[in-house]
Amino acid sequence: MEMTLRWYGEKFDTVKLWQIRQIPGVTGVITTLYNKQPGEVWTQDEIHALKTQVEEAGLNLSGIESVNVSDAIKVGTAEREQHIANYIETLENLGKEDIHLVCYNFMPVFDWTRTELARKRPDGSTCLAYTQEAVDAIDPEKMFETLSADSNGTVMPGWEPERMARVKELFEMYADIDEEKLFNNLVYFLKAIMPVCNKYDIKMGIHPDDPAWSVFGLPRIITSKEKILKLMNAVDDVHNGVTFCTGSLGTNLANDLPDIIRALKGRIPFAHIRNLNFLSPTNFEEAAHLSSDGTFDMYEIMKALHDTGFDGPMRPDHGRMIWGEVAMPGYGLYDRALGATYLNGLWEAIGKAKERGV
Ligand SMILES: [Mn+2]
Repeated sequence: MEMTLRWYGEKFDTVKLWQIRQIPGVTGVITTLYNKQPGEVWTQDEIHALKTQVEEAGLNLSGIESVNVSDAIKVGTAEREQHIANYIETLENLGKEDIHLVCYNFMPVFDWTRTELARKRPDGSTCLAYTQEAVDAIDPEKMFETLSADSNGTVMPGWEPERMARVKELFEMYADIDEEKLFNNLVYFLKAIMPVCNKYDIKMGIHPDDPAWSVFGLPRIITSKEKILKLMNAVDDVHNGVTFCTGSLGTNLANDLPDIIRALKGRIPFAHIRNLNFLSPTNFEEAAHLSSDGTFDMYEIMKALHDTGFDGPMRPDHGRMIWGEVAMPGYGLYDRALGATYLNGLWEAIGKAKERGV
């Protein structure tokens, strides 16, 4: 396992590479080319420049989150073939730069949904939160305006203003897409890219839908153990894997996270680990990583990963805003650094207990 942090690049992130380098036990970053639109080719030169920048700061470029999949591919429009050809070219260029992990998602319209970006917790920290009540009451086209006021002036991935200006058009694009069509389009995409993934040993990790149920009537296909296994079996290749995101799959309390990890043995190339605190099954907030601050048993989650031989990058996921930091909601330095340290502590303890047979 390699502990990493997500980094949004020089232009967008308030957190600097030199700061990440000083978090004990964090040796890599997960990042992307932020000037790229879904469907565009990433050149080898651009990838090389990004990698060099990260390496010059003393860190590894441990994986890409994300190479976004275009709506044309998700919906299956006429532009799909060209976009898949471009995606393959991007993977080829990543492979040539010795990058072997790509995270992506197959969610229509919204990458992720929260209804509050700065809910105050009893200790005075703020965190992202979700209530179904708020989602049911809101017009999805207004969602962006409501949230952007709390984004601390940052551009949130998946919620870029250019994209949000097209929300109505996007909903129309997906009007005829049900779960079955979306799933078939995903399988079509994966089958097309598997040869290049095999050639360069690039592991694709699909990010689960967040939250793990349908919002605004849009189809969701990566929400449970059963649905993920269906995808694993449809394209039965080690390069077709899952980014195990506890904070996304865990939104549905019916999902037994350690059990799903064990069922996916060998198919988890990347892990996002965070804790949620549930106030009711449809009202949750993003807690500190520690088990005692939320609902999940973080020890059992880490143990399941350890037991199944997980050896990919892991990153603490969203953190709270603490100590007066002003940053992209969920992506400040301090709470994620605490999370990384805590998760590394659990990992060391689990490993040593096994070595010593206790
Ligand atoms: Mn995640």
